[in-house]
Amino acid sequence: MAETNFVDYVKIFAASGNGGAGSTHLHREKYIPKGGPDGGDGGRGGHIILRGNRNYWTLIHLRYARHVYAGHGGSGSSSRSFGKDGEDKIIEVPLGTVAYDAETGEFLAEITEDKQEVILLKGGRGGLGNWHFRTATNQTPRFAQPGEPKQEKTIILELKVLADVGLVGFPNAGKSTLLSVVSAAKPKIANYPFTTLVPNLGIVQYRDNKSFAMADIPGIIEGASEGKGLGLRFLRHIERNAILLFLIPADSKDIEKEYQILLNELTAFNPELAQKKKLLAISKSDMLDAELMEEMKKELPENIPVIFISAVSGYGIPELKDMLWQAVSREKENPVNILHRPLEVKHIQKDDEDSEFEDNEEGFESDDEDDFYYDVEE
Ligand SMILES: Nc1nc2c(ncn2[C@@H]2O[C@H](COP(=O)(O)OP(=O)(O)OP(=O)(O)O)[C@@H](O)[C@H]2O)c(=O)[nH]1
Ligand SMILES: [Mg+2]
Repeated sequence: MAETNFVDYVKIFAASGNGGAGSTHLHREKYIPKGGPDGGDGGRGGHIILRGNRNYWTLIHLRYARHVYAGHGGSGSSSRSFGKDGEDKIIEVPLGTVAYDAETGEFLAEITEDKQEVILLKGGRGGLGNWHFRTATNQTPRFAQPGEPKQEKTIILELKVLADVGLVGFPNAGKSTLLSVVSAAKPKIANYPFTTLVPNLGIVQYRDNKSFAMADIPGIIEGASEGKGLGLRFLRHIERNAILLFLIPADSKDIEKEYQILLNELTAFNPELAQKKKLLAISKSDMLDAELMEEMKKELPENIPVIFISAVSGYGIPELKDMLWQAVSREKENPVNILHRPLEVKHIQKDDEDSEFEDNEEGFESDDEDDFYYDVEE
């Protein structure tokens, strides 16, 4: 997928529909001079609904949908006719999408399953018609309820890529190369930092038709949690990975120190990340001989399972898959749930950031549908 097509943040102004007014109609008919009240109820205003769709993998289809309005409920009318309900507006999103209130940063909802629906903004209830209000003392009520007003809100949708395993490492550690070897994904690989600018997802096939998803996340550097390098933008994708696989190359000068720097950046971003299950792979081990490997084993970080691998020679790759599969299965039985924190103000992007895009109230359209689908290349 082209880098510009990876959209993981959109801000949308949304409004549900007003409820329709109840009717105050009084029945009139030839020979029935006082027919009494027969005003029907107003219809419900349309809801704004968020729905999971596993075929989407970014929010790019919403990039132009700056405004989303649901329909208003129709008014009630004579002969106790109900007003029509307003049309609901459904916003389809990829799994892993989180909605926040753009003004307060408050967490509103998360979508993790296909076809899961959440009402973000409720349509107003329709008002009751005068027919409901007739009493012994007032046979001809000339009043009815107005419809309930709509709700409106600016909403931020953020995507946190849902993967079983997330790759965490400095730029150039060999993350994309590993993904390309264990899955059918074809991320860009090169011998310079920040080759990967957006997360890539691959499906790792394991024995007996089992599989798990692995995400290659852009490289992290010291200070990423304060915005250095590609910064905060991609750290949030790590939050939704079940297992974190740290990758540090065999030619690193101090593996223990590099591991600590990476860990610090993650926990500075979100302290709860410390609780995630972690594994460490020493990548590019084809550059080591047996003797050197033994030497290095004495100085590895403690409290984390370590494995030597080489994506180039294939060394340690089957064992790595075993370790990951076991960790993923165990994690699924007993998941560590990261709580939803409000969106911090520093994470809220400014409005003008993608001002090159014009408002388009029609919303939802785009020129190239194919870009939106997340392709599981097998
Ligand atoms: N010798 C050796 N080189 C490797 C291995 N894996 C990756 N490399 C090389 O390391 C360089 C960086 O690899 P990438 O996979 O692009 O690294 P990355 O971690 O994705 O880097 P960014 O996307 O920039 O964060 C490339 O030149 C790869 O060919 C390996 O197992 N052995
Ligand atoms: Mg890369």
